[in-house]
Formats: sequence, structure tokens, C-alpha cells
Amino acid sequence: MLEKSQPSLRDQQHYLIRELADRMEAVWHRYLDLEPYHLPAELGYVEGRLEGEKLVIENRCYQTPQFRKIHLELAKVGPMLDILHCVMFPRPNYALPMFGTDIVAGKGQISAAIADLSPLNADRTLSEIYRTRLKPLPVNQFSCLRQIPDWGDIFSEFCLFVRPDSQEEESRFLDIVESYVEIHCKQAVASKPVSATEEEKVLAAQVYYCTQQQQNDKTRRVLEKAFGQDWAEHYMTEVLFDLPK
Ligand code: BLA
Repeated sequence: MLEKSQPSLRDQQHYLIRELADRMEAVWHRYLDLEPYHLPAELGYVEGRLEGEKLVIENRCYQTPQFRKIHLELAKVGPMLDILHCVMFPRPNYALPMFGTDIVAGKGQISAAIADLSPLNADRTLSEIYRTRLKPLPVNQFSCLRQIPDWGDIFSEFCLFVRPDSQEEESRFLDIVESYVEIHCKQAVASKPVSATEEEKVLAAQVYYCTQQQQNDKTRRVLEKAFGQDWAEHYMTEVLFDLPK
């Protein structure tokens, strides 16, 4: 495993990944008060090998008064497989949903594009204000919907899980996800911390969210093949879906 300082993978990646990464960062810079968040040093940039192909992972992380960790990860497996992963983890004293997105592109084709604002309250529904803002977005205008796996009970009614099949659908996906992030940032900066009792509930819901995401065998398999079982377990539980300390 090699470690290097901050090069940018995104120039070599699928257009949809590059564009979403750029747009999300622009929205964060526009609305949030970003501070760096330090991953364990050896995990900012990592290289492994998957079936003879080089797997490169590049992480960028921020924190803000409302978000414990905003994690943007770009990964490239050889020349064929490109991945974008992003999660915005709210601090447990803010009753905000969890924003997450994942794009998987194989051989130049997007196979999975997913984004959601996942509710973290007891009845797992988004607040009225989020629903009002999200409802007008054209989430139904995709021809190929993908089936949400069993562990995906964490996702909201606004979860978008598609294989975009044209440039129009790719740009629709980009616009919708950019809106999700923008709506979320605006809500976050306008929100107030909650009581200690509420905080306990948010924390429990975040733990559940992370536990469910850790069951994604497709992610785990890619990491295991490149870096081995122990490293994959560590990465999934400490970097991708770690619990607030
Ligand atoms: C699917 N994730 C996948 C797939 C791969 C990865 C290879 C299968 C693609 C397909 O079925 O077409 C791989 N994703 C990765 C890897 C990383 C990654 C290696 O992030 C990191 C290094 N996943 C998330 C987040 C969400 C998410 C934040 O990380 C949602 C908010 C969802 N990914 C997600 C879902 C699937 C997926 C729901 C489909 C799983 C399935 O069909 O079983």
C-alpha cells in the first residue's frame, strides 16, 4: 500500500462522478463553514490491487458546526471501474437526516447511481420542510429503476436508485442530487441543536444507519479483493460508516 499527498483522481474519472464531486464541493463551500476533518493519516490516499488491477482511493473530509464529518471518496479500479461515495454525517445534537450518495461506473457505463436524504428520527420519515422542498424534484423521470437491497430500509421515500440510460438522465441525476445537497445545507445552517434526550435518539438512529450500510456486500467485496478481509472490515467500520465517538 502506497501513501501519497492529495493528487486528484477526479480528472481521470467518469464524467458523472467528476461533475457530482465538483458540484457537491461547490455547494458545501457556498453554504457551510468548512473545517478540515482528519482521517487517520494512512487512509487519505490508498492503493491496493484487485485482480491484477490497481485500486486507488482518494478521500476528502470536512467538518462544520452542524456536521461531524463530510466525507467524499473517489475510487478507481484499473481503467474500468470508477466509484464516488459521499456521506454527510450530522453531529448527533442536530436532528438532521443523513445525506448519502454512491455512483458506480463500469466500463464507461453507470451501473448504479443512488442518492438519499435518510431520516434519522424514530418513525423514519423526513420532516415536513424537507418533504415540501424535495417533492417538486423530478425523481420519477428515470427509465431504469434499481431495486433497493434488504438492508436499505434506512432510505427515505425520496431515495433515488437508478441506472441513468441517457445524457438527459445523467444530467437529471446531477441536478437532483445537487438540489438534495443544497436543500440539506440550507436546512442545516438554519437548524438549532436539540436536547440531550433527543440527541440520544439521533445517535441511536445514526448507529442503525451505519450498521445497515456496513452490510453492503458489493462494497465489501471490492475492498476485500483489493486489500484483504481485515482491512476491508476496518475501512467499512472506521472510515466509510464509523459511529460518532
Ligand atoms: C452498490 N457499491 C455498489 C456496487 C459496488 C459498490 C461495486 C454494485 C454496483 C451495481 O450493483 O451496479 C462499491 N461503493 C463501492 C465501493 C465504495 C463505495 C468500493 O462507496 C467505497 C470505496 N453506498 C454508499 C452510500 C450509499 C450506497 C453512501 O456508500 C447510499 C446512500 C448505496 N451502493 C449502494 C447501494 C448499492 C450499491 C444501495 C446496491 C447494492 C445492491 O444492489 O445490493
